[in-house]
Amino acid sequence: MKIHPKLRPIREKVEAGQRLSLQDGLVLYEPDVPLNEVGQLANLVRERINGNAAYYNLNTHLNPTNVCVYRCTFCAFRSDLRDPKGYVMNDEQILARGQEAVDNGCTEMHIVGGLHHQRDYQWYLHLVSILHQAFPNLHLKAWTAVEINWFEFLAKKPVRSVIEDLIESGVGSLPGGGAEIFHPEVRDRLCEHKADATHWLEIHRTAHQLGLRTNCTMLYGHIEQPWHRIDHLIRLRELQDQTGGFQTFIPLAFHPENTGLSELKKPSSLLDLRTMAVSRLMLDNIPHIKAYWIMLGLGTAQIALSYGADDLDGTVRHELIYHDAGATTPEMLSVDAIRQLIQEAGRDPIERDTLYRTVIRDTDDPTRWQVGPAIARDEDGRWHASTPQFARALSS
Ligand code: V47
Repeated sequence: MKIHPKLRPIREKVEAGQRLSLQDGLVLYEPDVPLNEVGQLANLVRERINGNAAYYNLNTHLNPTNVCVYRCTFCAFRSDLRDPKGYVMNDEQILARGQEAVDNGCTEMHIVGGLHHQRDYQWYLHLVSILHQAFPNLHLKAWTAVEINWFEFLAKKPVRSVIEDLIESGVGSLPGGGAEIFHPEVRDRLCEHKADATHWLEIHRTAHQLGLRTNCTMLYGHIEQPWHRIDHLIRLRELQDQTGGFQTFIPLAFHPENTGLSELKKPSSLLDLRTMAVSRLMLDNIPHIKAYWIMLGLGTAQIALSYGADDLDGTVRHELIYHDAGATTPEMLSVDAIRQLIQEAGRDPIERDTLYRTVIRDTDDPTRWQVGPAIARDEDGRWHASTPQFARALSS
């Protein structure tokens, strides 16, 4: 097979299962290094770890308020306290969202929002707790590290104690938002006052120590350079070496509309695919890479399944953050549509829950479900979707 000379040593490392360096990561972003060759390498790793599986879940989003004390330049969702666009949901509206999710067979609710000037710590705990009590089987993936850092400030408590409160109230895992770009050269220009890299990573470390699984993200395609991205990925990889608590990495393409950076262009699909592939190659210790279809668009998300990604996120309901910033993707997908996207891309669709256990649906009433076996990991620590017990669970 033809291979670009700059990629040869990297290919040797990947084939031998060796870790890539910062320098290797920079080579992968060089414009003369062909994207399709980088993609092929990433696909090698993707299939080694996840076989032909492509995961999705049935999920909904809840953004209880958009009012936020911070003014991140990339955000189109936030509102000032007195802006007519600002809203805060009440308990009834929040519970109605839970009911809608359960009635539609969702296994997960993804909860994030603004840091409201006038809502106290108890409000954030309370809304998780009423949802958890009313819908105990709905997994609540709630609050980013940035929100948790704000809770530390509101509650005047250390992070460990805040996360213990969150677990007590019903939080099942943490989403990966708020990471943006860790390097201060970029972070200070995007979101100067919010939790810095050290805090973000420390909060995830503590969550992992307390038994919560979490996700991680990177916001790319704005003012950062390739080396900021590689630096970001290496910081995530280092924490994962120590805790093993990250499940999924989600590269997030910047959407400029209605933001403080609206003069920038949206990153190209080529940068999306390259970033997907580089992420798979650099993050050798994170089992899943997500192609978030809401943000990538359906076509790019499908191709991403051959450029390192093994997960499309979910069917999604009520997404606001990307749609406020100009995303033109649908508001949600049906189960049939998401499965078809995966099959068209040549992959095997597998419904998972938030913790990457298989989900088995009642064939008579598909809104009813139960957790199946975990996606298996062999003695070498590799993940396999296509083990015999897994195939049996899927076909039963
Ligand atoms: O932290 C905000 C990003 C994140 C814009 O954990 C923007 O499974 C692009 O983290 N253009 C929130 N990006 C979304 C997020 C997420 C999404 C899907 C799944 C998971 C998961 C997490 O969205 C923010 C920020 O990095 N963001 N505004 C924008 N205009």
